[in-house]
Amino acid sequence: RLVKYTLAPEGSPRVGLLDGDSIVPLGEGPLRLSEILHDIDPASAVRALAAAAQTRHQIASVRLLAPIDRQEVWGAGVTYERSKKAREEESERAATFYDLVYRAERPELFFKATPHRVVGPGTPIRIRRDARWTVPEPELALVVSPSLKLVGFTIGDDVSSRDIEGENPLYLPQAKVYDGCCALGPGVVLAAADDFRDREIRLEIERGGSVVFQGATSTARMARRFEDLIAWLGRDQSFPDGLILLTGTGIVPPDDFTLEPGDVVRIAIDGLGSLENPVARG
Ligand code: DO4
Ligand code: MG
Repeated sequence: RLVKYTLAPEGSPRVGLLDGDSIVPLGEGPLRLSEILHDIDPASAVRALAAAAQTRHQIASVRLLAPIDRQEVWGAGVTYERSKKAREEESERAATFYDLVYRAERPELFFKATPHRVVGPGTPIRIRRDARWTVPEPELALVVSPSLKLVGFTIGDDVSSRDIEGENPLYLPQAKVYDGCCALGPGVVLAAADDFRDREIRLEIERGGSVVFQGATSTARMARRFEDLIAWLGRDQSFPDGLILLTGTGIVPPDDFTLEPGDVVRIAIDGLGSLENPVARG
């Protein structure tokens, strides 16, 4: 896994390769993670940089950052039947649109975040000040190069305000896009190393030391292909810095569940590790 980290709280970001409990630093000077990810042969670039490393850092001594540089983050919606059902229940009047988009050739794709709205492992995700019903959305995230090549995978949390989305589908950008609305991490696995096509995604929410919700799904239940989502997104727009695409949620807590400040959200995907974030409001 490739990670972004700092050695001191305000230190400059570095890039490294996670190896067990330690990190092999990649490159001596400033290096952006996307310089490796967007390389013509990322695996060889990683090997060459790792071979030149003179030192290692213990994972416990660094602060992991979200594995993003300048990319926009986009989301795909209603890609799992569970998500379609949840949206239909959320808003009777909008139900037809969710059913239609689940079956349509053109997927639902929406703008989710710029890097400053994204948090990394251990940093709080946020509940909007004006939201009453907020949930995490545990999703496999695709790391895509400027030439629209799928180059890697990470874990994403598309935190969403269901009351705002349910009131009127035209409020979707407000339900989805705000400070601390997205978490990414802990690291990126290169697409050359794994395809994540049939992989369990697990969500656990802890409150006051007890697990108050847990659920699981598999990426095999997705009704869309990764390549198709990327192709639709790149149909008539360019991404000079690449992009990260959240592929939709297949786990939705029951309708009486909302996140509360102090909760801890844990999303795990085998091969990608676990992304853990506390929850804050305001
Ligand atoms: O249309 C609402 C968004 C759905 C979504 O974010 C998802 O299915 O993950
Ligand atoms: Mg989502």
